[in-house]
Amino acid sequence: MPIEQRRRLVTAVPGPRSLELASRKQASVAHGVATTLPAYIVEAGGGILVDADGNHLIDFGSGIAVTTVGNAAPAVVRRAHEAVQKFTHTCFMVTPYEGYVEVAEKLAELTPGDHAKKSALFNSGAEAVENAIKIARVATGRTAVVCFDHAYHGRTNLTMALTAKDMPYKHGFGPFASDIYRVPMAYPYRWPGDAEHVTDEAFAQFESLVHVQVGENQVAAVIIEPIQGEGGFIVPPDGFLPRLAQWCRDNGAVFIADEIQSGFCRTGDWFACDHEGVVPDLITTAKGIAGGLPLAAVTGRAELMDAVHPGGLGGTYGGNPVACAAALGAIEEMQTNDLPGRARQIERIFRDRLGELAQRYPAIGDLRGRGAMMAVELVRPGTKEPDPALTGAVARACHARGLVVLTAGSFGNVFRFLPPLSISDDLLHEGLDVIAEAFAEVTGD
Ligand code: PLZ
Repeated sequence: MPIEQRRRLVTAVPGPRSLELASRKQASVAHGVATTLPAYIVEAGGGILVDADGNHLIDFGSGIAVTTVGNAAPAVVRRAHEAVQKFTHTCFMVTPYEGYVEVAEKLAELTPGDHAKKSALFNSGAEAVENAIKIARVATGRTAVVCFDHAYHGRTNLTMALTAKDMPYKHGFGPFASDIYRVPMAYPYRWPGDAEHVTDEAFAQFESLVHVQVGENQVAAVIIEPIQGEGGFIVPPDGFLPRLAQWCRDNGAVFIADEIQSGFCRTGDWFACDHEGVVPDLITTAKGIAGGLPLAAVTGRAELMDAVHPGGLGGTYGGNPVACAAALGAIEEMQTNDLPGRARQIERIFRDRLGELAQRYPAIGDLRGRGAMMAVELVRPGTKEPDPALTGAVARACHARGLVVLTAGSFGNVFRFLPPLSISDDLLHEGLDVIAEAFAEVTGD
């Protein structure tokens, strides 16, 4: 039975069944694993999440940019179902299977650039990032890695070192991996000085800091999210990414685009790098790649990928056959339904409606993003001082009305929207109505 694509609240959110489950969670799950909205989900599809009390919630989060093709998307379910009935695991490093190879072929075809490419598959985004750094170090014989303010690359030891934010990601978990250098991000809204000079000035700082503090010929890799995700959907101004990529080419460093959040149609292109024709040497993907099953990849120039000795890359589960089948299903959905085009339509709806809200509420300091990866940054009116308290209050008001929204940003003051691309226009508008109501309630407007 398809899920009715309408918001419907039959209890408070979370309702009694969810509260009961939340108390079992409290007793049995480590407190470090927190939940944004403790409505326990039993079914999902299109743009709706159904909770244990029978509430239909609108999904503006996609499980953090994962169910881009929709939850339980038909081609994902069909292919994963066929695969799981045949075999669940052999370990690709022991006795391989075709699905892994097919995913690698698809990645070579879809990722930016028409050079010879190869891939290695993993389970999580963090694992893909770790492996991209390993590959870059072996291929260059260098060790230093340059990353950016507001970056998020994961929660493992090396990726925590690359992630910028202390709380909650790094606090108390050190010491962190060494030989990591952080430079300022080209963040247009918060760049001191003139908007039109952000690219030049940010690039000049990058060049100078690397020269003084690292040494060009020590740099194995520069890693950046082409649109920063957890950091608050920060879109670098035109020219910044192409100049970093060029700097890497000129200095023998590997340019790594972390497209774990921005990739696979999310931004209105197959990959966010496509927007300016940037061709990374290595690209990391995960999340949207497999419609919800755990899969991640490093894809890159064949000569870099092949620099690692046989046996140097792997893992028990990497490229699990069911996850690979799901990825082939997700890619089929993206291709047959022109999901990059759908993401661009979603951007137009968000820009119109959020633009109206920004006119009305001076607390909305910035509206930004691309495709179905849009955000507003909330500040104290008349200043750029972050307002995380208002952000949290508006998010809670949305949750209580049955809209799943997420916050982000180094200062916790960014509201981000990541709907599945399978959501209907009606539900998008209803979700945006809820956001308007939530602003009105919280600001007493
Ligand atoms: N790189 C760009 O966005 C994951 C993290 C949620 P994993 N982002 C969501 C949380 O609080 O843990 C992410 C990302 C970018 C890497 C990762 C890491 O991907 O699959 O969560 O390991």
